[in-house]
Amino acid sequence: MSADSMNNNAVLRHDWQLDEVNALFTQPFNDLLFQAHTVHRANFDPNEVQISSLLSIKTGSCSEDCGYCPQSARYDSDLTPEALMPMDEVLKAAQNAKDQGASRFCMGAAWRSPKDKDVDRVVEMVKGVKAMGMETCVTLGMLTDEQTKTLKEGGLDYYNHNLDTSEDYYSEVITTRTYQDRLDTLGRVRDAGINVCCGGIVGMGENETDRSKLLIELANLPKHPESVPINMLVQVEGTPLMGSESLDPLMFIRMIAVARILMPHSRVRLSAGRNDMSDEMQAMCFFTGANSIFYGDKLLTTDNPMTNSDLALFERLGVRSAGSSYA
Ligand code: SAM
Ligand code: DTB
Ligand code: SF4
Repeated sequence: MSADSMNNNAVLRHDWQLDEVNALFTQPFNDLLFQAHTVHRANFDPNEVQISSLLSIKTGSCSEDCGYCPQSARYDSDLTPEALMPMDEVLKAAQNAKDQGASRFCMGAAWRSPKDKDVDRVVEMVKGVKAMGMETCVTLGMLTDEQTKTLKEGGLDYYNHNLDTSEDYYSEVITTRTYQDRLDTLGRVRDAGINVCCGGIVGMGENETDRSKLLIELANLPKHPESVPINMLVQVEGTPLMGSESLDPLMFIRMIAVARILMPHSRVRLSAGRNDMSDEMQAMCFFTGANSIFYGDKLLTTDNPMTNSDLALFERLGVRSAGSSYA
């Protein structure tokens, strides 16, 4: 077993094998939940959940063909494209997110990769949001070394770039950039000293091995991503993945549990798809290791639960909002 650090007796491993991860997934549900919750409790306050809000700062007209995404120019998804948002609107949205209780503000742009001048404008947004006392995250697509450096120097806290699925299933979903392209961008972000936010999507027609392999890719990175968003596919009319067979909610909970076991120190985020999850399902996700959410009435372009229903759920569960720094 390779280990790069020890904390609370939890050894961080980067050598997970498919048979052991499959075995975690297929054990009896109660055994898996108990194991994951034990890891969770050893590393985090189980009653604290970190809150991030999203804003689409550049919407639609994207050149890529990601089969799940309503922002691709290739699909007819009934979306109005919007150019890069002016600074004052971004700051207004960030202030609103802060007032509602978010600790991190995540700005997403529908680009394959940004131009240098786009990165300069995003850096100004990052500075403005940080000045309000919030953590910042951006997701802009593939980056060059220089752009990554510019973002780091601008004070960016997190960069989101997802692997989305296993390497085997990837080409069924996206053909306009490779899995290796994604790993390269993640490496640049890591090397620049920016916290990594990286996860994937389930419910895209992938099989159990694909889900195991996605989590293995994440856990076997040289360092675990600090944030791991697990998205349930939001099916959008007009996208190729519309009509995919929906995933058994108990399988989604297993996915959260295995992510928690493999990456004991990471914030596992219950991400897109919460609008289609019951309160009880979300409660089980929090029990088994999810400790972050996207909060606010909108994700990037699709709906998310209303803030008052999330606050009511937190109240019913005795869950508090976590402080803003990475544990
Ligand atoms: N364009 C940039 C990129 O793809 O890297 C950043 C924005 S992109 C919308 C960020 C992530 O959102 C995707 O990698 C994907 O994981 C997630 N996402 C997009 N559409 C989704 C959907 N319909 N359901 C669930 N997750 C989705
Ligand atoms: C992530 O993993 N999920 C977020 C964020 N990172 C950028 C995006 C979810 C998008 C869902 C579809 C939409 O609203 O457009
Ligand atoms: Fe473009 Fe990102 Fe959507 Fe892919 S996921 S189509 S790169 S906005």
